[in-house]
Order: sequence, then structure tokens, then C-alpha cells
Amino acid sequence: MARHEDRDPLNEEDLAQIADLPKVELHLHHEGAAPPAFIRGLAKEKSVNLSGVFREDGSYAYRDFVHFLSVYEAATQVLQTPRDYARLTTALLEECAANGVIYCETFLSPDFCGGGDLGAWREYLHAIREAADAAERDLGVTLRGVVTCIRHFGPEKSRPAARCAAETAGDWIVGFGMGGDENRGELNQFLYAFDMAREAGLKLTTHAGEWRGPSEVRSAVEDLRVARIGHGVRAIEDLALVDLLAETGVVLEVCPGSNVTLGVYPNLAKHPIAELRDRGVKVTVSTDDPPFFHTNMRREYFNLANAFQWDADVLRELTRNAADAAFCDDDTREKILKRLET
Ligand code: MCF
Ligand code: ZN
Repeated sequence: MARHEDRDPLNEEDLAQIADLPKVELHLHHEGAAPPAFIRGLAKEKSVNLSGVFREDGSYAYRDFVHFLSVYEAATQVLQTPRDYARLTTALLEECAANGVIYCETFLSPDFCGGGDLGAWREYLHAIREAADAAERDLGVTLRGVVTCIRHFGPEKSRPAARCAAETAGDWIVGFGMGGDENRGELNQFLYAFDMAREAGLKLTTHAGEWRGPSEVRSAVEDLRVARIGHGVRAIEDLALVDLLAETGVVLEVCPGSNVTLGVYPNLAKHPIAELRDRGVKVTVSTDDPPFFHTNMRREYFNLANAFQWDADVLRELTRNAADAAFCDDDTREKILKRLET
């Protein structure tokens, strides 16, 4: 294959083709998909003071990764009822549809949806599923949920989250994972939660190798035994680990715009997604928290096409990787794969 530097630049036709590609997104935080205007609207309705959450131009205000996590949680305070989550679900699926996304999985936390209480969690889930079913009918976007514990909330809180996941595991809650501050605690402190979720039949993913180096990614694979890793990009610093990912088929949920905006890499040209792919790792593309990072799936695809001179065939390959790695049942996967062929 020609090295990307040797290929012709993208022309108008390539760009139009990329915009129209059907897309599959595996790494999207439910609240992180809320546009600032949506959060401001709820804050007004509920008279919640969100000082410090927005910049003067209306965008989310954060200085760095740790501050981002606290702004995320501050904004989330306005989402207080199952109905609020139903409205958010409709809004995020409209945005998915506008970007050509036909299937996506979102991270949902029982800590945010009902404070870790199983009964309350079921109510949130019911409302979210109703909104998702309507969007599937009206917009042709399929949503599935991945229950997520939050690393900096500690291992104790991961257990009720895993219990909520295990009790609601099925055709809609399809996975269990962990997000949050990777610099806090060790991954193996969360073994109990991940084992409980696995025993309930859930597929597993965890954020790792975004801020901490390759050893974190290795622990995710060997200790937590996840099928996918959120980010995982710092695996590139250990080529034996990269080979392990390639051989075992562990899939990376790569979020290039998020990594550049939060400063994991200075720009897209320095991002390791292309090298990981060249070395045989199954990579996929997601937005993470699109309004926080001023991105969407179309933009991610365009930016990658431009940075690495990737044509529509390469992007189709990444979409196909995502469909293969989706946590949904096989019937749903077959339907997605059929739609990707057209
Ligand atoms: O992927 C980004 C950055 N890295 C780590 N964690 C998160 C990201 N976006 C949201 N999160 C975390 C955050 O702690 O996931 C939680 C947030 O509270 C939500 S999961 C429904
Ligand atoms: Zn994430």
C-alpha cells in the first residue's frame, strides 16, 4: 500500500463520500453528549446555578483533564429525573442521525441516574429506552447502553454500579465499563465489579491508556479481561503490547478529537491512531463528549481523512471494526452490517 504521504490530497468527491458514510460509534458518554444550550435550559427551568461551567461564548469551560471531570459533573447536576434523561437521549440521537451514525452505545452511570439505587436506576433506564425506541423508529439510529462506574468515585461505588448492571443486563444494557480519572487507584481494585458484570453476561470495556502509560492498558487486558479499551492510545509506547492487542483482537475505542482537545497529543498528525492501525490493532473512531470537545462524528472522519490521507475505504474499515466490536446481540449486528454495505 502507498504510504499516506504519497497519495493525492482529498478532493471534493472524497469529502462528500466521507460525509455520507454510515457510521458506528462505540464511545460516547450520555451526559457528555449534552449541548451547552440543553444544560442551560434545564438549569433555568430548575433554578440551578451553574457558575463556572460555561465560558462567556457559551461553551463548556475547563482548563485541563481534571477540571474537565469536575465541570462534567457540575453540568450533570441539572439532569435530575428520568424525564430529563429521556429528553437528553432524544437530543443526542438526533445529533447522531445528523452525522450519519446508525448505531451507537452510550456510557450510563447509575451514580448519576438514581444515585446507585437499583429501583431508581430501573426508572431512568425505562425512560431512556422509551426515547431510544422512538428515535430508532423515527430516525433509524439504534442505541444500546453500557453501564459505567467512575474510577475516581472509588472501588466501593463500583460494586453497586456493577449490581445495577448485572440486574438490568439484557438486550439493551449490553456492557459494563469504567470511565473517569485514570490517575486514581489501580485497575485491579475494580476486579470485583468487572467479574460480577462478566458473570451476568455483559461485555467489558474500560478507559485506560489515555493518561497513564502502557502498563495500564496491559492490566485492562490481563486483569480486567476487557474486550475493548476506551482510548488505549498510549499502548503505542510499548510495541510488545501493541502486538498483544493485535494478536488478541482487543479493540480500541479511539477518540482523536478528545485526545487533542484535552492535550494528550498536541495535534492530530502526532496522534498514534494510524500507527496502531498499521501495526494491526483494531481501531475504531468515536467522539467521547462531542460538545465538550467541539466535535461530531463527521468532523472526526474528515479530520482523520485530512491528517492521514485516509480515503473512504479506510474509514469504512474502521466503521466495520466498530460494528464487529459492538456489544449488541448478533441479530442487531447483522442488521448494522447490512446497512453498512449499502
Ligand atoms: O473519556 C473522557 C476523558 N477520560 C475519562 N473519562 C471521561 C471522559 N468523559 C467522561 N468521562 C467520565 C467522567 O468521569 O465518565 C463519566 C464522567 O463523570 C460519565 S460516564 C456516564
Ligand atoms: Zn470517554
